[in-house]
Amino acid sequence: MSYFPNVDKIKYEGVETKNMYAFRHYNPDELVLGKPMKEHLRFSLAFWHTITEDGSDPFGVGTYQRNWDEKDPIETAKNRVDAFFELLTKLNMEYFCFHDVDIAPQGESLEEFFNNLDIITDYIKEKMEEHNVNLLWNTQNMFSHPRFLNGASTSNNADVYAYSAAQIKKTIDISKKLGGKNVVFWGGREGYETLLNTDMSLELDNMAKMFKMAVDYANSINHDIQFLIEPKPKEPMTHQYDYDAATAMAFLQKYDLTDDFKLNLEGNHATLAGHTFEHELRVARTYNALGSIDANHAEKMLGWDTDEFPTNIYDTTLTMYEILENGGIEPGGINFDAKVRRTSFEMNDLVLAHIAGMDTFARGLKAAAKIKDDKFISNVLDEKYKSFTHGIGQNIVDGKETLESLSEYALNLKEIKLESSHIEHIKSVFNDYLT
Ligand code: XUL
Ligand code: CO
Repeated sequence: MSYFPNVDKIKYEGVETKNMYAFRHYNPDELVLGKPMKEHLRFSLAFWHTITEDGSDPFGVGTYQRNWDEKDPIETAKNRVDAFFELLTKLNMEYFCFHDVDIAPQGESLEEFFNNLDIITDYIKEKMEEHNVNLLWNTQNMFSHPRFLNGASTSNNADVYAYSAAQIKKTIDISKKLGGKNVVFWGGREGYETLLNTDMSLELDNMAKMFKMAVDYANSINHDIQFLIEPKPKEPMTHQYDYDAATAMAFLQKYDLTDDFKLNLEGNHATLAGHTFEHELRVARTYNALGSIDANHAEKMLGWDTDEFPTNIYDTTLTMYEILENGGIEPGGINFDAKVRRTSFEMNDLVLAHIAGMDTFARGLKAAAKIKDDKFISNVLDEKYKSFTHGIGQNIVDGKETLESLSEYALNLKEIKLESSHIEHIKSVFNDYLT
């Protein structure tokens, strides 16, 4: 049975096309800076938003028209995998992501849940081989069930901590079984409501211990993966421990975890933290910790984690510029952690929304590649920082100066000559690349 019977495999047709079901910018094999677009972009489909989401919001019930549910939960789970792989292959994507609870029914016990996961991951493995697609990352949902009301690895309850460890172990086992490239930890409820009842020091120590156990376990089963932390400042908790890229890096450094963890950064999470997405990417890049991205876009007027499909080429250009300057993000990728709006309730909107996101990223890639090729930003930087390329500036960079030597230099200065940034001109030239 087909879930998208009126949709063929999506092809590149260019901007002139009148076909809604075609890429207008994403041309997978087209070379950009000598590399096919698909290898730069490494697009990934997210199971949760695509399959388990129903369009409900805090004010209303679900609106999405979906037709894969049956009476038997395992049959339903298999139908969902079928629909997911149909969409994945019709969209010409080669990667996907999921939470444990997205793919299999949880049953009555942890043991039953794990058995269900075994059945469904067997089924997914067959589909992966059939269609030649890869698992970008999987993760464990340790935030939806009531047992996680105080968090998972930062819970006050040691049994919840142990339960979380079991879920993480299973995630790593599944990653090995399916040849996963990364394993993600999004904090979920790892944070607090109020400091009046929070032992922050114990909670952070416990969280770090859990991460170390995850690394040790993956090593013990010879599974070579990149672990990723996904920062988010708030929602659901008042304050989440992995607030933003810089906070996550401080945590990783404090607990000596930087060799094993990088960051999975998300557009909407950056907005919630009061940052631009490019700020988060630049911080991660500066710390050599840019691992992967969750591609979405915030409705800035709302201030929630609305997970909209990315359709803003200004943002995707800056995002792709950071990724190009990073030398790519492999083994990470661009995962569409994005959901269709309540008003886009038809099945085929899943196709159209992903085409929109993929085309917007393709445009961002092309613009960023041109910026890089023209050395537009690197020339701006060279000009701005030229005082550090010779004389006293070069000595500072080389670590040859002291407070005494700089003080002597400063006392002999006749004048300090400043230069204008011409920032408005720079922003205007940047606009010329957004075609
Ligand atoms: C939550 C979020 C998650 C993670 C995976 O805001 O982004 O979907 O990406 O748990
Ligand atoms: Co995410």
